[in-house]
Amino acid sequence: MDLNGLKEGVSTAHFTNEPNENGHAKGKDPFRNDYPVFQLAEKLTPEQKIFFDKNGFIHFKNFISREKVADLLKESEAIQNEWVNKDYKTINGVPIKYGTDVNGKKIVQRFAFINKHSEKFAELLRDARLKNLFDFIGADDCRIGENEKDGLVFNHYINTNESNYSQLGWHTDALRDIFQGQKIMPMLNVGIHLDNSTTDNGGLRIIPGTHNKGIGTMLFKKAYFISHKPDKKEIGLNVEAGDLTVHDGRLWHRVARSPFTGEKSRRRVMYVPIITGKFNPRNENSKPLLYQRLISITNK
Ligand SMILES: O=C(O)CCC(=O)C(=O)O
Ligand SMILES: [Fe+2]
Repeated sequence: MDLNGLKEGVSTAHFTNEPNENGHAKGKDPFRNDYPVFQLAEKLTPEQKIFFDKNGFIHFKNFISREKVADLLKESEAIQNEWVNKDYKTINGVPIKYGTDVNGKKIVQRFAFINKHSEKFAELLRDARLKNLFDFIGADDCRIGENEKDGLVFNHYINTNESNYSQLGWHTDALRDIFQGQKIMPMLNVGIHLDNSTTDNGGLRIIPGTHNKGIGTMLFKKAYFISHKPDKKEIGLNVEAGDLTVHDGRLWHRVARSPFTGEKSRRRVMYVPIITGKFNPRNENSKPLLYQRLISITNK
């Protein structure tokens, strides 16, 4: 394998997506990306590590099957009905975001710690392949954030008048450490995608390489959660249900609103952090942190 060649091939300059462009030419496979995609196996390969170190994100195909995706979606609806019926406001101090679906039904649009409410989601976090991702950080104390930050988050975006969650402004996830009064520690955010999502339908936008530009970039590149403006250097990810993506906690990203309304705009994706440093579990008595309030009140 010619690593130098690969390094060239995956340089950020190679990405050709322009903001507001679909990220794929008409007639091509809509799930094709201008960056390489990988398979998550026993061990991270040198190519995967080089790509991730350079760009701050990586995309693995088919982490879970379509059947598993359908099963998890069904399970999320059962948990949603329970939370709506019991009128829960927060989970471990993290505000729950409620909204209204296309059919007028009240739904949960952002679940936190969903792994604490269902064995199916808890089991997903025990998938041995997730631990292979620790090698992107390489520290001895890497762990899956089952009980820390927001636990396993389940996001449900939909673009309608009644929806409360159709987009998410520019941010990095590492800022969460600052809100917690902690030093910024290496962290990964692992996304497990439950709907097909192509870049012409909104979705995740990242700026490759912004994860290692220092604290100034991390703090001040954009107005946290408020700015939604496309960036010249952003790229969108074309993902299929079951794919897994990883981004560095310091990478700048946002979720673009779908230009479509109703069913077509639906996008469900889960995130769990891989954490290092001080163990800071949350429980029923935890209070919301500023970033958790911001996510819950902005981004309609
Ligand atoms: O929906 C996404 O893909 C990203 C969500 C996100 O950035 C977050 O919850 O911090
Ligand atoms: Fe994020």
